[in-house]
Amino acid sequence: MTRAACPGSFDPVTNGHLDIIRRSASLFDEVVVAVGINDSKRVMFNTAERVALLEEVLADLGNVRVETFSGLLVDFCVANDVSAIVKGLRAVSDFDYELQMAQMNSTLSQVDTLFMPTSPEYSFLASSLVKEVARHGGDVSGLVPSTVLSALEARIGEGG
Ligand code: COD
Repeated sequence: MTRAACPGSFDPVTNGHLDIIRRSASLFDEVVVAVGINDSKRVMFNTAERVALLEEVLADLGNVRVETFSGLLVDFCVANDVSAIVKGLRAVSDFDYELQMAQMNSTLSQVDTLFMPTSPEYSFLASSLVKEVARHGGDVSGLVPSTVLSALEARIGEGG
């Protein structure tokens, strides 16, 4: 049984994240989407909300489950018998940072990281940009699933 983790903040999940998770699910027996809890990071959606959105948009994938983690990602991987971390790469700027993390993670635990290139249509897509555009009234309907779009509109309506 091969089990991979797709970690991230997912604040909120975008079509770019989903593309990486779906492609991972076709390569591994099981994929754990690992939602990082970082109390020092300002988020639009709390952990429970981010998990609920992910579970809803991934409900059709039988070999994907959503978990949370705090502390080191490698500790989560070891505890959950995860043999590979899958990270999406959008540009060279992602690579610099992701390579550093991958090498640190493999030094800490021997858990390897696999890089999956973004699909070209999502190469510019980031949760932070989606939130910024949505806050200013821009159309992000093609960039996130409809459930996430509704949640974004509701949160922005609340002043979030
Ligand atoms: N196309 C392809 N991939 C994408 C896209 C896109 N459009 N958008 C995002 N991604 C990828 C990112 O490259 C990333 O790999 C992943 O999706 C998650 O992205 P985000 O932005 O939701 O999440 P991040 O980058 O904020 O998450 C960072 C982690 C939580 C994974 C990281 O901080 C971590 O591992 N924290 C745990 C603490 C730890 O172990 N620290 C030591 C690290 S060496």
